[in-house]
Amino acid sequence: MSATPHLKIDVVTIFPAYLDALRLALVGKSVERGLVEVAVHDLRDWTTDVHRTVDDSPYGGGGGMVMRPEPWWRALTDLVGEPPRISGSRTRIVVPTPSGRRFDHGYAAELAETDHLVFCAGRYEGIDQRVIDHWATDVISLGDYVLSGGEVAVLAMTEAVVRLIPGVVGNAESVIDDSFAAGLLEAPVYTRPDVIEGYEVPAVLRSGDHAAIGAWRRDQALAKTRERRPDLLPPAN
Ligand code: JDK
Repeated sequence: MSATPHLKIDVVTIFPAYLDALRLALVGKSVERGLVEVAVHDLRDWTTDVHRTVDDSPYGGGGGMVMRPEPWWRALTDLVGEPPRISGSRTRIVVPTPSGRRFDHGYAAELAETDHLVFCAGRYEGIDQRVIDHWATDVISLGDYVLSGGEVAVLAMTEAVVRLIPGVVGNAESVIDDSFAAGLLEAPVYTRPDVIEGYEVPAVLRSGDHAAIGAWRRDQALAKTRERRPDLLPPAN
C-alpha cells in the first residue's frame, strides 16, 4: 500500500515500439517502483476491418491522409468511458499537435497532479477533428517545429511529467530543477579531473565555501539566461 498518489499513463499509437524507451532509465525505474503505471496500446487493436485501416483521404482535398475517428472513439471509450470534461474526473486526454498550446515546466507540473493521462499519438496529417472536439482536454505542442507524429512528443512529455511525481527524483537532485521552475537556466556543472587539456574547474567550486558557490551559481545562471534566453527574464526597465 503506497501513500504516494499513483498516476496511470495510457498511450495510444500505431507505433507502440516507439514507446519502448519508456521501459528504460528514470521512467522505467519509476514504473518498477510502483510510482507510475504506463500502458502502451496499438490503435489498430480498435479497428474492425481485415486491413486494420486507421487512415483515409481528407475531406475537401489536399495532400496526405487523416486518421479516421472510429478507432480513436472505440479506444477512448474503452480507456476512459466518457470524456473527462463531462465526467469531471481527474483524467486528462492529451493530443500532441504542431498547433497546440506550447508545453513547458508549468504544464508538466499541472499534468503531474492528475490521476490518469491518456496520450493520443497521431500520424499522417493528424486525427479527425471530431475526436479532438469530443475527447481532448489538452491539445499540446512540444515546440515550434514539425514532427512526423505525436510519439516523440509523448516521450518528452511523459519524461517531464514523471520527473515531477513525488519520490521519482531524489531530494538532492530535485533542488537543481528548482532553478528551471524559478525561470532561470542552470549553472554549468563539472566533475573530476580538475584539469583536462588545460581547461580547469572553476576554483570556487573546489573552495568548500558553500555561500560563495551558491552566489557563483546564481550569477552564472543569470548571465547564461541573459545571453541565451532573455525572454525568461523580467523586462530590464
Ligand atoms: C502529432 C501527425 C505530423 C505533419 C501539417 C503542420 C504547418 C501543416 C501533422 N510540436 C509538435 N510538432 N509536431 C507535432 C506533431 C506532428 C504530428 C502529429 C504531433 C500527428 N503529425 C504532421 C504535418 C502537419 N502541417 C505545420 C503546415 C500536421 C507536435
